[in-house]
Amino acid sequence: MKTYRKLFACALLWCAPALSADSAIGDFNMDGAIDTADLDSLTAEVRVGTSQPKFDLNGDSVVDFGDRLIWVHEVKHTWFGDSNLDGEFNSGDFVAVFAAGKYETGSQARWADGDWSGDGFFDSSDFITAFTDGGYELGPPPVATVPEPSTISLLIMSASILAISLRRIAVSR
Ligand SMILES: [Ca+2]
Ligand SMILES: [Ca+2]
Ligand SMILES: [Ca+2]
Repeated sequence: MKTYRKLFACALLWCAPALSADSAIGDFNMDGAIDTADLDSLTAEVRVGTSQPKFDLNGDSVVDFGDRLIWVHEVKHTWFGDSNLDGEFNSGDFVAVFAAGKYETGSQARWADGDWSGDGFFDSSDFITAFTDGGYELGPPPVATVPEPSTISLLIMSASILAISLRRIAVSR
């Protein structure tokens, strides 16, 4: 049974990047770009709390901060605080958010305006969110050493390998 589980886990690990590339996970408005507009719509969905399945990136049937974490870390491969989404959280992001002029004004703010916590405003709690994430001036997050297959054919191929392996195990018993 352990072998079955291991094979299944391997297939999932190998296929996840292929699925991501083919279905543009995180591009909620389907305009071909994964940008702040998508993150802002995810954040709005978290606040509304209707948990539409298309925003549920971690598959737990709830759309919450956990899905924002997945979008920022896994989909966009960056840090909280990276307001201009250039892959790094640094002083350039502070320049951008203070230029937007929403800090502690009570005006509605988006990601690019400094609302990293997702409550719709830019205040001190956003710095706590960003610095808790811990990416300030660290450059881009480290790249995971997972192979990057890019087409659905790899998904089919790995599913076939899994099926053949399972059949062999079954026959050998
Ligand atoms: Ca979720
Ligand atoms: Ca940045
Ligand atoms: Ca905020």
